[in-house]
Amino acid sequence: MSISQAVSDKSSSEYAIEKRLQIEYLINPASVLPEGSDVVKGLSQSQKTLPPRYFYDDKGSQLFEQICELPEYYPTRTEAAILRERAAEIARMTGAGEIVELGSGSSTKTRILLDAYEKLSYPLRYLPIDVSGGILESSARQLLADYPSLQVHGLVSTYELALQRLKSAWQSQSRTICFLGSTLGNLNPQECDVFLSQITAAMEAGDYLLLGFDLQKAKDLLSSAYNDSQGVTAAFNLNMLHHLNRRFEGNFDTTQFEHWAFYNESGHQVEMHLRSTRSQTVHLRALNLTVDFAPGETILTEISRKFDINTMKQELQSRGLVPLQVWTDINQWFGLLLCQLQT
Ligand code: AVJ
Repeated sequence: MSISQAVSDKSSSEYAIEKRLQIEYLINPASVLPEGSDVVKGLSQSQKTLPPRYFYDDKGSQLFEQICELPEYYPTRTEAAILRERAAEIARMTGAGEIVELGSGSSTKTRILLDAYEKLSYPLRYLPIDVSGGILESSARQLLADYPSLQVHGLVSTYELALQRLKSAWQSQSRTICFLGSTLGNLNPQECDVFLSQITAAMEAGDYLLLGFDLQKAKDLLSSAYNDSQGVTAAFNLNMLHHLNRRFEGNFDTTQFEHWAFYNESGHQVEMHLRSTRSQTVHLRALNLTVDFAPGETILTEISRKFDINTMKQELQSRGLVPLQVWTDINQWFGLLLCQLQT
């Protein structure tokens, strides 16, 4: 088929979508930098660790969507319910402006905000940021089909690169940066510190940050949220090894590792590990890496910190991010906070 034929086959609505869509790759579509140096570093420490972003290959992103539907995994539905209840209020508070989302994934929760902005007849400009280009592009196209006046400028990028790029991209109106789902909880206090500095550096005075974060709660609830009865979380955790095998020519035998997750009460964080069930040696050829495991030795694949509302408010306030409002659910399981960079 010639190019002109291909074009004439497209319907006018598809043209309209192309005109309203811009996607920029700040990372190579086939890979995410740094290419494996973080794996080498993590697996060379005495407590072996792997960065949580290696969960999210296509299969892992799919498994995560399944986790969000599990009866035991309360965060997604709790946050969505708070958003549904408060979106109109949030839209009124931020006024018209661009919506930026870090870790946009399937953009399901974003629709709640877009609906509220649309009701107030605000122009809809959305800037999703995600490391997974496939998910970003397909959800952007779906959004454009559903919101006829929406403009999307997506960045396929790590958070760090995207925040640097934000400074120069698409300025003019105020921005609301959304960081939902308690992804902040994956960062340890030092990483969190660096990350919040990068966010404020990317913001202009008067810009907003909408932050979703999981709250401290009874140990049993947390433990079952990360040890679901259907084993989806275990599959999600183990999938990281499949991903590394494929990506770095590894030979992890996933039958020789098991999922282990628990709530570390004094540290206020869920820890997720993969535990080696025996003594074994693993090679990752593309990284020229050999790793020995003792029986019972673990790889820490994720921390998921659980926060306290007042501590969070103080932390943000001390960085010039002035808390305007915190919303929560009836059980106080999850928090949603809107703050504004000091003017
Ligand atoms: C998407 C990082 C917020 O920490 O709860 C779900 C990921 N891990 N089940 C979380 C996750 C295990 C999730 N975050």
